[in-house]
This record gives sequence, structure tokens and C-alpha cells, in this order.
Amino acid sequence: GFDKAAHPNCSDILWQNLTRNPDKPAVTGPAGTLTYRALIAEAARWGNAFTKAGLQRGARIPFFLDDTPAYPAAFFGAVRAGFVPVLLNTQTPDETLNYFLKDTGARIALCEASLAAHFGPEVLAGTDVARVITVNGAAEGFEGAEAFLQGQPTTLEAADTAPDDMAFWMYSSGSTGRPKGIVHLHHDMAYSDLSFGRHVLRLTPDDLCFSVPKIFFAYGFGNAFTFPFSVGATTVLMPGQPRAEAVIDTIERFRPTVFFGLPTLFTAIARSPRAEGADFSSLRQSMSAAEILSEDVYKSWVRLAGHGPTEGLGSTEMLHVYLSNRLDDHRLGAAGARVPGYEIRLLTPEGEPARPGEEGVMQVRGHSSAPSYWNRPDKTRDTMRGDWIYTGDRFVERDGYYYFQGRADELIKVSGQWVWPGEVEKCLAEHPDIHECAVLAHALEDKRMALRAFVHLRSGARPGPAMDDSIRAFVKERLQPFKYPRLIEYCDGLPKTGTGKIDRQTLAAR
Ligand code: 3SK
Repeated sequence: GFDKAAHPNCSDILWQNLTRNPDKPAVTGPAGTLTYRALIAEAARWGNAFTKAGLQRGARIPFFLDDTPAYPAAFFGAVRAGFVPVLLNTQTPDETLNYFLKDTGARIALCEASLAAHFGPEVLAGTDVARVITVNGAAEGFEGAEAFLQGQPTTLEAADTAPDDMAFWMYSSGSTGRPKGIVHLHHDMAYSDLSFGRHVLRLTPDDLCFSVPKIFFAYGFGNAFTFPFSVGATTVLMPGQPRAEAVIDTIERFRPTVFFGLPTLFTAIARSPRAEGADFSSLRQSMSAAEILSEDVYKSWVRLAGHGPTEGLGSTEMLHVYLSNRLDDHRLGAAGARVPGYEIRLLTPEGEPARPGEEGVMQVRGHSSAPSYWNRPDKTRDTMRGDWIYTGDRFVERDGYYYFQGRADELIKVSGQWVWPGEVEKCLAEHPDIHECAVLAHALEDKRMALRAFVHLRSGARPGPAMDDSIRAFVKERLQPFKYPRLIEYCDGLPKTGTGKIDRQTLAAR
């Protein structure tokens, strides 16, 4: 049983280390190292400074920050003092940033100094933001963190928040429609640690975690904050672009034991000339999430690191991973098995429980789920169904492992029959000349639907009518013939979302 009442303020995850292991490094990396004692003192200064600035309990504070020690300091200080950090993707376009600032109703925002140019008059127009504090440096016309924190005490009692009080938000990446503010509560972090952290990751205080996905993603947030701080381990924070070479340098220099990536990152590392001969010997486990990992990429990581990435699946609504493989029990192609602490059900379109092997749309239940989207009762109703979260993902279950079949809303009717584009993508990915592909619906002039494939060829392969024929024949030989892509477009790389998934919205707009 989960003792929710024991988690009235999520900053305790960090603060418990003040008595447990104050002199141990809490964070390290290219931007600096802080012991737990130093990080907690810094966090206290942030919490005190927000209070002094006159913010009311529950006030939202947008964080437009990169991964450096200042991030956990400001985050844990804010939540401890009863404020609500809103973790924003630093690649957010300015127009969306303006929407976020309005939606949060924030009066103070934090911004990485090097990104201050984003907070110009157009982004601030129509918002209540009166102060933008730059972190990790100064920017002309902005107030710096040093001045903001000047003279603040290095101790801070937790505000009298309750386990079900709002603690922090993240925004959905918004593959369709306006992004939604996903509200998380004070007890949610503890729950994801007690489920995924304790049952799958099994960190010890000697571990060093390195999450390449940034803190502003729920996946990175758990990897970099929740799990290491819950056990008194250390987190490696790497600011800047997550290029394969920089990631390898960071692994060699800081020697993490647990590594968190995404399939696109594992692919980029495997392809980097820098990977051959690189020292990955510090790693005892690697995690991959968000997308299905191909066998090729799995094997190349085994060759480089001595183990394959452990695949899991989570969501921002659930805060972290609820389906996962294990280091010692990995089913390639499966998103994973149920993580203890979460309940999973698959429902058929008729709302009946799917039988084993039958496809159904997944719903998940567990105490880390977001209760609502901010100010979006319609979207809240669609997704938060009682205490179940509707994922919109179609799965089949075999032997307790769940296999992704596509999105519930992604089916396309071609020649009167349903096609799931993911099945065609999977088939195309096996074509010897195809490096990466995406398949979308295309409305023909007569309103019938056809499949349109976007294809990035391997180097040396030539686009053209002969390749079109080869690709279509390949599909027709392996799948029902009506599933062939009628339109084929060749491109040098497919656009990606912030989480590294193929950006279907951008492709669809082409
Ligand atoms: O995409 C995922 O699999 C994921 C995992 C953990 C937390 C959040 C997300 C979106």
C-alpha cells in the first residue's frame, strides 16, 4: 500500500539527503558539481526569494531552463515554499511560449541567460509576467539570479502543503491541437519512485544517473531528479544540444552507471565515428523510452555497452514509466510488462476488456497520474476517466507483455479496409535501402484515402521510379497488397518533435 499521507511536499525527496548523506555529490556534470548540502542550501535560497518576491501559495513559475545544477535548486526551492514550477521545453516557439505564459497566469518566470532573447515584448504581451530572472549568467535588460537570491537564508521549512496539492506542471508536447498543462501533485514523484524506481531501476546510493532527455520532459525529470535523489545517488546534468559526441564525452568524463536515452539517440551514438573505441564501461544499465526500439539499435548498444537498452513506456500524464522490460528479461518489440504499482486494462471499441492476444486501447491507473489538464475540462474528460487515464494507444498483450499496435485515432480506411500506418512503416523499415520512414494518410482528389510514405534512404541508395517500384513491391509481397504506399516522397531526414518522435504534424502539413 502507498502511504500517500507521508508525502505532503515533494521537496522531501531532496531534503531527506541533508541528514542521510549531506557531503555526497547530488549533481555533477559539465556545468558543475554540488553536494546535497550545497544543493539544498541553494534550493532554500530560491524558495525564500520567491516568497520574498510576494508570490502567493500555488503561484506558477515557468522554468525555461537547460540542465544545470540551478534547475534542481530552483525547482525544489519553489515546491518546498508552496509554488508551482512549470517545466517548459526550451525549444518552444515564441508564439507558444506566449500562450504558456498567459495560460499559467505567472508573474515571475525563470529563463536560461543564453535564451533571454526569447522573452521579448511579443512573448510577454498580454501576460502577467512582471519579472524574468535569468539563470546561469546575465542578459541585458534582465534581472539576474544572483541579485534575486542575494542575502536569502540557506534554510527553508516546507510550506504546509498536502499530498493532493498541485506541485508542478509540464505541458503535453501537443502533437495535435493546443498543448495542455498537465498538473502533478505533491505525492506523484514518490509514487513513481516506489513503482518504476524501486521495481525496475533499483538504484543504489552508488549510482550515477545520466539522462540525455532533458529535465523538462517527464521522462528526463524522473531520471534526473526523482530516482537518484530518492536514494541519495548522483545525477549527471549535461546542458546544450544532446549531440552523440557530447554525450559520449560526458559518459567518459563523468562515468555514469545508469544511462537514459531514446531510440533516436541510441541510433545517433551507434552511427557516430566517436563511438568506436569509446569507453562505456561505467554503464551497468541503459533505459530507452518513448518509441519502439529496433533490433538493429538494440544490438548495436549491446556491442558498445555490453547490454541492450531496457525499453519502457510512460507518459507525462502518468509522470513516468508504467510498462517496462527488465535488464534481465527483455522482449524485443514489447513496450514491456506492467510496472508494479500500476494497473493496466485494454478495452475493445465496444468497451469490453480485450481477451489475451486481442487488441484493445490501453488505460492505466496508479497514484502518480495527473488529475486534470489546467483549464481544459473538455480534454480532462476525454483522458481522465475516473481514476483511469485513457492513453489512446492500441496494444495487444501476450504473456504479460504489451505490444504496441498504433494509436486509436490513426487508422486509415484504404480501399474500404482499415490500415494501420505503423504496420506499413514497420514493413518499410526492413527494406534494405530505407533508413527511416513515416506513413501518413493522404486524401486523393476524389476523397478516397491513400497512403503516403516519407522515406529517408540509406546513403548510396538512389530515389526515383525504380526505387518506388522496389518499395511498393516490397510491401505488396509482405502485407495485404492494398497496404502499399501510393505516394512516396524522399527526404533527407524526417522532422522530429522535442521528444525525438517523428513529427507527423509537420509531415502532414507538407
Ligand atoms: O514517452 C515515454 O515513454 C515517457 C516515459 C516516461 C515519462 C514520460 C514519457 C512521455
